[in-house]
Amino acid sequence: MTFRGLNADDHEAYDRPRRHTKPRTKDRPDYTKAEIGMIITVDRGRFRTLIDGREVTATKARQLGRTGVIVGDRVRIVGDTSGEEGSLARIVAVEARTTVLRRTADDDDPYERPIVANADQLVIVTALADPPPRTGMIDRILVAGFDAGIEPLLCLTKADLASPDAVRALYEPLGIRVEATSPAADLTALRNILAGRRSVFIGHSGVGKSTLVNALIPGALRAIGHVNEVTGRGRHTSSSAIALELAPQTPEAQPGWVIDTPGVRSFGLSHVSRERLISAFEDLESITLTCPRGCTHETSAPECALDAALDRGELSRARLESFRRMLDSGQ
Ligand SMILES: Nc1nc2c(ncn2[C@@H]2O[C@H](COP(=O)(O)OP(=O)(O)OP(=O)(O)O)[C@@H](O)[C@H]2O)c(=O)[nH]1
Ligand SMILES: [Mg+2]
Ligand SMILES: [Zn+2]
Repeated sequence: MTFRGLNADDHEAYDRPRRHTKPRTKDRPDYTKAEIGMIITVDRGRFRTLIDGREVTATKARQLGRTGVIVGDRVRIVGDTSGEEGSLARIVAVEARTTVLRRTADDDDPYERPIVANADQLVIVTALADPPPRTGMIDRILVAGFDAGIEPLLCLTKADLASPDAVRALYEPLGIRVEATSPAADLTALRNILAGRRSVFIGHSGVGKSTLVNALIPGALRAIGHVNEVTGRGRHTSSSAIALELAPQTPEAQPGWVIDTPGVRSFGLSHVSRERLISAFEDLESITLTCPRGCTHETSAPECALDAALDRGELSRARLESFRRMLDSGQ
């Protein structure tokens, strides 16, 4: 296990701006009246921000220092916020985030890469074929989602090429919602799950994230990759994350947001602790309270209370195995 014992406070250490060498000015301008927008995408240091339905291009004000500004962030913005061609506004503050989805390049990488802010649903997009599903990757993204407190949804694409049953059977015991899609599929169920929420789509390159976004949002016009006939891999097409508005299903309903992201090759978890993963499963956590001190709860852990609960029939084998696979994904 290489899950590090980092707690929530340690996360902040990486984002903290460098200590100022010049004394801070006492009379900082008052930004409480600045307009508030949401970051839609980031392109070469420019932030595309949505303010009251206008798309405004902005840069980061110098006083923000190394504070990260990422897709989904709510920001305070001043200057020319007309959104007219050539106009440039300034982001002066980032509002507190409700969630942050993070990854590290690999499990030894101390630098977290925040991907998306304020998402409340994590859509793990996995193809059933071309490229074939890899449970290790699904498990890792699930762990990152639980760590961030974002509800997961497993979306299995290319159901026209292979059956979703085997993958479904691995994750439904954990209480994870699974939806299968194909080009001909009726997307009503998926639309209902996405309605009114901020959903970030994550998965390998070529699994069909952008294809799905295009099917859900007419006019999204996301570029689609071509699967290499020899390797079965998709060409990397989406190059930066982008938030797109999902029209409400009825005029009274809240719009949702779908955030398409570039394909990830790996999903490092050096920022996630074992304790935080277990605490995402309340019933399992309460069972582990009677484990021997320092129990890792892995398959080989002696006298783990999860095995006793399995023997007593209080826990299904499928659920325990799924959970242990996730624990292992931090190795
Ligand atoms: N047969 C089949 N092909 C699909 C399906 N969904 C997507 N594809 C194809 O898979 C390829 C890759 O799709 P993309 O939508 O570009 O994949 P992506 O996940 O956005 O890839 P990146 O942007 O590189 O991360 C394209 O050739 C799509 O036409 C599906 O449900 N069935
Ligand atoms: Mg894409
Ligand atoms: Zn245990």
